[in-house]
Amino acid sequence: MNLAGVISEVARRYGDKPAIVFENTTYTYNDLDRQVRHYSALLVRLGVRRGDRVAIQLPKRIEFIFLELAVMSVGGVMLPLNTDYQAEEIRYFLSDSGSRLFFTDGRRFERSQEVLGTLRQVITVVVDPTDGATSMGLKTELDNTDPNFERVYPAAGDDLAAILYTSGTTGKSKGAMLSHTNLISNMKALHEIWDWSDRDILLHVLPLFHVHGLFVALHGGLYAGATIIMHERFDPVKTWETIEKEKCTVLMGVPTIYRRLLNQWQLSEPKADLSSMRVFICGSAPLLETLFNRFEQATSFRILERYGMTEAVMVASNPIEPTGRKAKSVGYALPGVEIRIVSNRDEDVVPGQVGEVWVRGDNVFQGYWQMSEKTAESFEDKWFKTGDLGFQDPLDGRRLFIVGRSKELIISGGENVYPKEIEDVLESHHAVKEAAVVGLPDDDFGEKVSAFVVMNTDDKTSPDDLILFCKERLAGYKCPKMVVMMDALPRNAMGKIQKNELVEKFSGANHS
Ligand code: MLC
Ligand code: AMP
Repeated sequence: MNLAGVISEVARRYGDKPAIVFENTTYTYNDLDRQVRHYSALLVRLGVRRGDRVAIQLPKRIEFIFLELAVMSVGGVMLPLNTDYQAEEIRYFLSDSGSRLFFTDGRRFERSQEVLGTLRQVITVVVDPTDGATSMGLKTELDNTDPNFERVYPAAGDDLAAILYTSGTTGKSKGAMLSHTNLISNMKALHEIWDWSDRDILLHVLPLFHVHGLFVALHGGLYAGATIIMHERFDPVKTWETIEKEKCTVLMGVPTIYRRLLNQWQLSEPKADLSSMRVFICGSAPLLETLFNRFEQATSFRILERYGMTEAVMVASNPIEPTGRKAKSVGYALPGVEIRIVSNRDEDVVPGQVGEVWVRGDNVFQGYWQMSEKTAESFEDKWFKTGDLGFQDPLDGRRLFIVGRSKELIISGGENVYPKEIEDVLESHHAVKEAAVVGLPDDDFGEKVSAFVVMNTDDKTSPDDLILFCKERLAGYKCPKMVVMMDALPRNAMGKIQKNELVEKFSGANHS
């Protein structure tokens, strides 16, 4: 089966029912299907064949959805890119993936124009060309497509549907290859355990370039024949208002979103009417027990926490029955997904004991794009070693708790940041001798990217200069929120930088 084919079948069933209401513009299931067909014709006309990579860096807008489903329809491999990636980051993703086509908007095109000029194999299509844009525009291209085009879905099953880049410990992002089977099996498992139905009204406030907003929320809603109310960006006031006005039933967010929603809830009077709501779902980063409890005290809703990752989409979830949900636990393996907790000697540990979480099932990805060594290191037989640390409840031997990570990773507002990438950028600054980047606790983002630097002598460069230097080269969420200059970084007897010491000493600090 082809994922876009599955969604098209649903669309034919639901016809004139609203599928997506994007900032007040309604697209029915018929509109969606017609547009996906139209975009598919365009892709074929532009030469996209089975297995070709098509990259999309577009702000959250309806064209993104038409395109991503069209890419899959014609057997292409979709590469959603973070809207915040800067020119050099784009160069890496397009060249590493060997993308044939790149869809972007006028503003981002201008930002990356120079780099795009050097990538000869990539055809760029600008969705809304600005005056200066010289590349082909989407509207003109669409006007030239075959109106009778029929989709044949040349890719299915284990063929790739998407490559999603995730940052890597070495500072080099890895493309996680996801097949149609990976995505369809996971979508069906979530449909079953979350009781999705065509009566659902999903409020969608997440970015579309991650597993969470794309495969779990958007595709989950479409597969159910639900109506999706889509906001271009998350805003807590608008979220509460929309839940009441549109009688929403489902919301998905990361802990930062729930923290901001709770703060807003406490400020607003009267409170929003939540009687239509069925479930608030949270994931992508640890949900603190205090937030879980405070949200329930305030709204009477117990958040449903689930656990996943780019490489395996969703892995575990708390039950849909609220009394079965527990703070700090991510619940149980999804149908068709197996979990093991393994010691550093690769042996299964007993329930209650912490080890690395290993996952197996149809949800587990096909490996990292053109990184066979990294892929081999990440697997033991068919088991994917997640790098997350957890344990299973001794009471039932199954309920999963995630307690930390064996990999050096910062999760800020649900976005992953590997310190090495930021350290490399800082160390490329002429004034920086060495840098260490860690995540420090943060009320809003959960963790904040924080840099400790040793400067070359007598340099006038300030912490703000270094933050600006990073902003010119990296997506905003990766940039340090604080930079501390030090005479030396703490090291152990072996000369290894002691990041734990930095975390202990500076947790709660507010330097910049
Ligand atoms: C934005 N900024 C961030 C940030 N997001 N900084 C740190 N961490 C983040 N997550 C920075 C911007 O660069 C900007 O910096 C400033 O904050 C304000 O930007 P903004 O655009 O106004 O931010 P905001 O809209 O408030 O976004 C915050 C957010 C967003 C939490 C709503 O980050 C978000 O939607 N996060 C969800 C990410 C997600 O979907 N993750 C799922 C991954 S999949 P400046 O300096 O320019 O002001 C996955 C698997 C799974 O993990 O299990 O789901
Ligand atoms: P990503 O690479 O963006 O897909 O991020 C996946 C990582 O997010 C996982 O490996 C976990 O470390 C983390 N994560 C996702 N959901 C949860 C959760 N509910 N609790 C704790 N960590 C989570």
